[in-house]
Amino acid sequence: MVDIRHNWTREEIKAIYDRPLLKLVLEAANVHNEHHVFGEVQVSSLLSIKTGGCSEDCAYCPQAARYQTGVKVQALMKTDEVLEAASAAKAGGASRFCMGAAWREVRDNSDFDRVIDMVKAVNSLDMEVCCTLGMITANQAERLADAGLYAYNHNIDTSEEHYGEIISTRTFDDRLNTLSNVRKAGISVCSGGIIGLGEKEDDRIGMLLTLANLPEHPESVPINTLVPVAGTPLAENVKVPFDELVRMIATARIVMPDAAVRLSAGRLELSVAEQAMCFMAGANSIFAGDKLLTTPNPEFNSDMEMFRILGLKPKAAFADGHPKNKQNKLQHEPA
Ligand code: SAM
Ligand code: DTB
Ligand code: SF4
Repeated sequence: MVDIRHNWTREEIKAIYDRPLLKLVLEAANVHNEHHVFGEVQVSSLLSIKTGGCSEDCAYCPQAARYQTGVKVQALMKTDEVLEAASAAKAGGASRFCMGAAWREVRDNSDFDRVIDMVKAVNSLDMEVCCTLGMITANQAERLADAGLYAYNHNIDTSEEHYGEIISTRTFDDRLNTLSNVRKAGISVCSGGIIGLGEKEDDRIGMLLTLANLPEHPESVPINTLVPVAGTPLAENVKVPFDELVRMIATARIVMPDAAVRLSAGRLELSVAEQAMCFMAGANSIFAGDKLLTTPNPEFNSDMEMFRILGLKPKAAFADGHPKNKQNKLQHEPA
């Protein structure tokens, strides 16, 4: 097993990222094989519980009120509708259910009370419950934890240096502060970012540097490729070459060996062969279901066919134990 480090330098991460592609993939695959069950993939399902009309100016996001993207604004869903969607996701093989809201931050009002009820309800299905609701305070994180929240997703999105080019209505430090509130409440941290925002290679390395040097690594690191949406400022951005996505995944795997690296938004643009290389490079989590929050994702059946072809197996819920009890992670022998 390689050491878990929190003192990476920019130069070290750049040297990894710039390796010849197949050597990089081989090294990442070895780390992956030692730290995870090779071929096991965590399947998460996403549901947008409150859609559109968001006050923020995130340049990539179809849900920002200020861009004309055609996304229909939808108020917070009812708890029983959410529970129904979660049961269907469980029946389809998802072990984690993630609820997303187009909010800047959580307010202490009846909507938050309802989200707390949703967390309790989904938790009772024995699924890992995840939320992504924008910024939260320490107290709100504790309420979510008490309701049984397993994980909280809050992406740093890009490097600290590039952040201001993409979002002006909140700061990089605001994001880190929420991550720290989540961690302190004993909730599993899910944080990653997006490639294809017009960032330089240095920004990708900077983003991984911030994540890898957090006091504890996120348990889950989503690597999204920009889904360009008409009406957003980034609608015309050029497509990220596939080898750069593989580099990003492999580097994340090597610098954060225990994290689940999630091949997130953008899979619809990838062939099964390209996704196979991402899994080889250390990706071990996906969002399944034909919709992400507002944009399309591969059909469930085509993903299951990909699992069959590649010999991948969905990971069971709670296989890593709860982040509050780290020692109960199941041990495994490398393949
Ligand atoms: N409003 C909350 C927030 O911003 O934290 C939660 C929902 S927000 C949509 C969750 C994440 O989705 C963003 O942080 C971003 O990384 C990702 N995302 C949004 N739009 C995207 C797009 N067009 N392509 C790729 N990822 C996107
Ligand atoms: C994450 O990193 N990716 C997901 C999830 N966390 C919430 C969201 C992707 C959203 C893609 C654009 C959309 O569908 O609106
Ligand atoms: Fe709002 Fe989140 Fe979209 Fe930013 S990413 S505009 S905060 S929904």
